[in-house]
Amino acid sequence: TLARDEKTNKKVKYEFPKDFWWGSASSAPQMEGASREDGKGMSIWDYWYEKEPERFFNGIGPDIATDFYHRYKEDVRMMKEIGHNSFRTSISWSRLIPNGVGKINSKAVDFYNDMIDELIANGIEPFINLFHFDMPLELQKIGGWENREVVDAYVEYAKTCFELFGDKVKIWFTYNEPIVPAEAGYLYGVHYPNIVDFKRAIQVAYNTIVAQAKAIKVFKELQIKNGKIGVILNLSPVYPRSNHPADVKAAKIADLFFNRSFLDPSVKGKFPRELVDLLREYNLLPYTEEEDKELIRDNKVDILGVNYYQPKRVKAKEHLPNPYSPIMPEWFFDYYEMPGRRMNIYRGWEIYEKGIYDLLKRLKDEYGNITCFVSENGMGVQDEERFLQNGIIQDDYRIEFIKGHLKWIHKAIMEGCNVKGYHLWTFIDNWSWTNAYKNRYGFISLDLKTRNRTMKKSAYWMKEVSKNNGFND
Ligand code: BGP
Repeated sequence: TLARDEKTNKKVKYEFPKDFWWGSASSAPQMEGASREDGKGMSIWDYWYEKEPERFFNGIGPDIATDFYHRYKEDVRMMKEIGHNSFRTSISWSRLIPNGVGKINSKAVDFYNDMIDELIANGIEPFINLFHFDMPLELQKIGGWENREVVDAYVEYAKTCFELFGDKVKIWFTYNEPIVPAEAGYLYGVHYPNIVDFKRAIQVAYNTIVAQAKAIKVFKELQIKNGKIGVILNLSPVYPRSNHPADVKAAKIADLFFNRSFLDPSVKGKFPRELVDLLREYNLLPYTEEEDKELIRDNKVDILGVNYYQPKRVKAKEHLPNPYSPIMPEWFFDYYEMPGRRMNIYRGWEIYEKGIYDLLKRLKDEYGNITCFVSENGMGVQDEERFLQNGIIQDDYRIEFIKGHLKWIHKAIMEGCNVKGYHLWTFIDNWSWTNAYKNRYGFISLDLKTRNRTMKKSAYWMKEVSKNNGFND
């Protein structure tokens, strides 16, 4: 455990390495707004909202979001105020290249140049992600990630970004949570294109990996000065219900699908043998091309972002699955609710701080201690206005949540894990996919009527933590 010093009951100092990245993360579609301004093309989100607004919480879409497109200067000022030395957002592919391929939108080039310059001028390192679930509509029309032409379009888009902004952006990411478009869009039917098909989901996942390898190859060829390229993965430690071999096997399969499917090719340059065998056994292998294997082997990431929210707790299936042919990963195992688990009751997610430590240790032991950082972690809260007092959201629960995770991250660092930073999800209460503004995550609260920004208590706390490069507790 990480209690106070047991003998003396004194506070313990948690000091982080020099130049630790303190900051937060967001994305273009969740912050920018201005979804039809200055020549932006449509992404699948703009389109889906126009077509089926009832799918979105309270009928709110991404069209205005936090209005970062117009207010980024104010936001960068606040980032600086709370001690950020780094901030992650993404480039909107459909803003930069409205049709997904071809003509570049010069207004978008100006916007991203200005925004990046503003961050740098304020001492905030821009971490730029190329893709956060926002496929340009025109490319979705030809099949999205299922189509190899879209793989090439992505590589072209990535190249354009490296060429345009590579002189000032040093830290790049190919994707945020690339498993999500595959599973949410093609397996569980909760993101556009709203399809439920295991085999197609696997093809989507596979093609994004191929696209990543090709983009990394281009990145290296361009020799972006001092540049690093990585990927941001949502990882969850998977804990079996018991040591019973059936439970352990169930957890292993869940881990293959949800962690190792992207982690292994990205960091080790190859897919896990066990996963390939499993897919083969059930006739789920994707279409591949001869040169893919070599490409993936030769183009691994330099850096890994870990998004961690909660663990997966898994047990063996109690009954033979029906139909008797896999329709989704959960065909192989069941989730279970561990008795006594701690919950974030405001979002319905488990809180298990040690999970981040287990992940980081695993990266050290099994993934060559790759340079990594916690790229998302955070606490969503519904109806957060109920904690408003004296004009400030008193989010002590969020401070406790962050602190709890930081302690375990600190321990991992002390034990040799190569962890470079911590980014909260998120800077400001932003728009979130179909959940819109249901769950608030920010250091800064957003007034949906005026788009005014106000620091929460956690923002004041974070300011001290980043200034002191740690905290006492
Ligand atoms: C992460 C995504 C973010 C964000 C967050 C919160 O997995 O990377 O984009 O949406 O989840 O999700 P929600 O608003 O559904 O609670």
